[in-house]
Amino acid sequence: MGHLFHELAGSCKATPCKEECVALSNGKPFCINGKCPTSWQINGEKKYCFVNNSLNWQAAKDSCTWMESHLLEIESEDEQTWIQIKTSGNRWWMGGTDEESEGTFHWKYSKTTLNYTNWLKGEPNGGTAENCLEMRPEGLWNDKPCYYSIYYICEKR
Ligand code: GN1
Ligand code: CA
Ligand code: CA
Repeated sequence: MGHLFHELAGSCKATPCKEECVALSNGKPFCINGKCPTSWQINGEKKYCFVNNSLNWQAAKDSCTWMESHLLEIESEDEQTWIQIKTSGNRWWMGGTDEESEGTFHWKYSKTTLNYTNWLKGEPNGGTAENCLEMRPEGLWNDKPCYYSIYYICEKR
């Protein structure tokens, strides 16, 4: 995991990060010091970190791990509603993928199938080209190519 960040660390060389740094697609360095760059927000038993920095899905997943958390896994309509109020207007990675089981998304961290879903009509539609789960600006879900860099949400209990 650290390896990934070092590989990407081009624009990070001149940046004093405490631990790790990742170069964003906009060329800016992003310090990953194992802390939520905003603040943990509490809802029920979970805490969420909304990261307003763009990474691809794998790097976002690794970033959450650095924060001792994992990518968002939405389990109910109540949770979707709570999240959606805070995310409108942006695109966010969640912790779902069908990379290992094309056509059937599961939560990567929990290794469980999706009980609750909020797909946009027609989604998922990307076949093997789109294996990562995105929340769109209006809150609906879309399968998207994992290499895109977008914002992401980490959660922990
Ligand atoms: C997007 O860019 P476009 O319209 O071809 C999206 C797909 C969605 C589609 C829904 C990179 O495709 O995943 O299924 O909209 N692609 C990206 O209309 O987000
Ligand atoms: Ca797929
Ligand atoms: Ca799609």
